[in-house]
Amino acid sequence: MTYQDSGYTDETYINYSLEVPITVIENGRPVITATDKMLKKGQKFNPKLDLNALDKENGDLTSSVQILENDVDCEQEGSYHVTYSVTDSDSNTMTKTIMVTVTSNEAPEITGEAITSVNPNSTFDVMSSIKATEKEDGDMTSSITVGSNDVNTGTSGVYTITYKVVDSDGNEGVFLRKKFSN
Ligand SMILES: [Ca+2]
Ligand SMILES: [Ca+2]
Repeated sequence: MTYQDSGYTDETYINYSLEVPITVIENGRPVITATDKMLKKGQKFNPKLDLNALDKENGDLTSSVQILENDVDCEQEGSYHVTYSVTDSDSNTMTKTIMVTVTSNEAPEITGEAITSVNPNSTFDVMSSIKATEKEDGDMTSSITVGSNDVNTGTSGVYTITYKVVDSDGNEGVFLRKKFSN
């Protein structure tokens, strides 16, 4: 005889059915493993990444997992959900929902005086009026690098100064300043 098991162990059947041998078929439900995700705005999202589905009888069912819902918008900050579903050969269906959080990913902005006129031989502070702010990193003024600074105060002319700053996400902010030396 063959019975579908519903939670009893093999021992239970053996103890109570010594005269009639019974074969017990296990009927485990599949288990989906997937974790919540954090993304930066603009990053790609692969809902199958780190996804795993295992069933006691069927083994690896990862390739059979269906995505029931996926409202993730990588270009908008917010909280989203992905719901997975898998069914084993005994028609046991298991679902799992994860949360996907998309966080901001702004580039730093450098502000300051775009055109500066100075008198010949006067002292020019290359960082005067220059500031950098960043949504995630805050004040980044001290991280600004001056990329090109061919300012020669003693000689009349127009000079271009390049300012650059890179935030913790690798996003770059650039600012150009022209200096007129009269
Ligand atoms: Ca199963
Ligand atoms: Ca940033």
